[in-house]
Amino acid sequence: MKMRSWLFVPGDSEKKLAKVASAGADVVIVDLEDAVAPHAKVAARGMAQQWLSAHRRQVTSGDGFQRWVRINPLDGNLWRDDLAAVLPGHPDGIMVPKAMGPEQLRMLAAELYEIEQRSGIAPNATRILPLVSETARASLSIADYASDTLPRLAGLTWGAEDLSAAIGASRKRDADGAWTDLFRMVRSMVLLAAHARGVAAIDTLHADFRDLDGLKTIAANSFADGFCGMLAIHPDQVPIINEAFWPGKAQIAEAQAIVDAFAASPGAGALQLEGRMIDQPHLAQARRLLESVR
Ligand code: 1VU
Repeated sequence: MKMRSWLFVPGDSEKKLAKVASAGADVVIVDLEDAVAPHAKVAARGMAQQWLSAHRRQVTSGDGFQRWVRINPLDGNLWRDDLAAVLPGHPDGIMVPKAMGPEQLRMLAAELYEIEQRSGIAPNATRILPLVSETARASLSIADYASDTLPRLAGLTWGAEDLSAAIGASRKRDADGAWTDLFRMVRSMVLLAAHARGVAAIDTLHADFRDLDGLKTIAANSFADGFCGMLAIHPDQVPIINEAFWPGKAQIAEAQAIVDAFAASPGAGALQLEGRMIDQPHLAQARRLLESVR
C-alpha cells in the first residue's frame, strides 16, 4: 500500500473537497483541526461525513487512495464528536494533532473500538497517525513510540509550525534553508522511532507550496534519509512527492544486482560489486527496496 503523499484538505471547503480525489495523492486527510475556524467546526464534520460516504474505502486492491480524517486534539472537547461523526464513513485512519505520547493514544483506541463495534467496522481497522512533535513535552516523548505496542499505529509524523509557536522560536530554518538544529533533532527522532517500531516514517510538509523546485530537493533528500512519505497541502505538491518517494530505475537495478550477486555466491558474507564492497546490510536494504516496489 503506497503512503508517499498525504494531502490535507480543509474539512469546511466544499470546493477543495470536490477536487481532492483527483489530485493523485496516496492518502487524503480531511482536516477538522487547524484548517477549520472554530465557528465552522460543526459544518466541517458534516461535510467530512458526506465526503467519506461519497468516496468509499477502496484501497484493499492496492489502487486508489486512503481516506483519513484529522480530528481535533485529544485534550479538548471536540474530538469525540468528530469521531462519532466520521467513523460510520469507515475512514482508513485518524490523524491525531498535538499527540502527547502513546499512553494518550490508548484513550483514542478505546473510543475507536467502541464506535467500530457499533458501526459494524472490523476491530482495529481504523489506523492512527499521530503528529508527535507539537509541544516541547511531546517532542521529548517521541522515543516512547519506539517500544509501544498499539496495534493501530500506522506511522509517525511531525510538524514544525506548532512546536516553533510553543517554544517561541522565530526561525525554523538556517540561512541556507536547512532545518535548525532543534528541528533536525526532532525530525531524526521521528525517523528513528518509526523505524524502531516498524511503522511508516512520514516527513513534514513544505509550507511554501509555490516552491516546487525546492520541494523536489526536499522530498528527494527525505526519501534518501529513510522517510517513506511526506505531508502535502496543495495538489501541485502531490506528483513531485509521489515521484521523489519511489525508487528510480537505476536504484532498482542496483538493488537487483546486489541480490543477484549474493544469490550467485551462496554463503558469502561480503562480496565486491563493480569495485565496491557489499555485505549483509547492503543485501537487507536491497531486498527492502525491491519489496517496496512490488
Ligand atoms: O482551480 P480551482 O480554483 O478550482 O481550485 C484551486 C483550489 O481550490 C484547489 N486546491 C485544493 N484542492 C484540494 N485540496 C487542497 N488542499 C487544495 N488546495 C488548493 O486547487 C486549485 C488551485 O489552488 P490555488 O493555487 O489557487 O491555491 P488556493 O489559494 O486556493 O489555496 C492555497 C491553500 C494553501 C489555502 C490550500 O492549498 C489549502 O487549503 N491547503 C490545505 C491547508 C490545510 O489543510 N492545512 C492544515 C494542515 S497543515 C498542518 O497542520 C501541518 C502539520
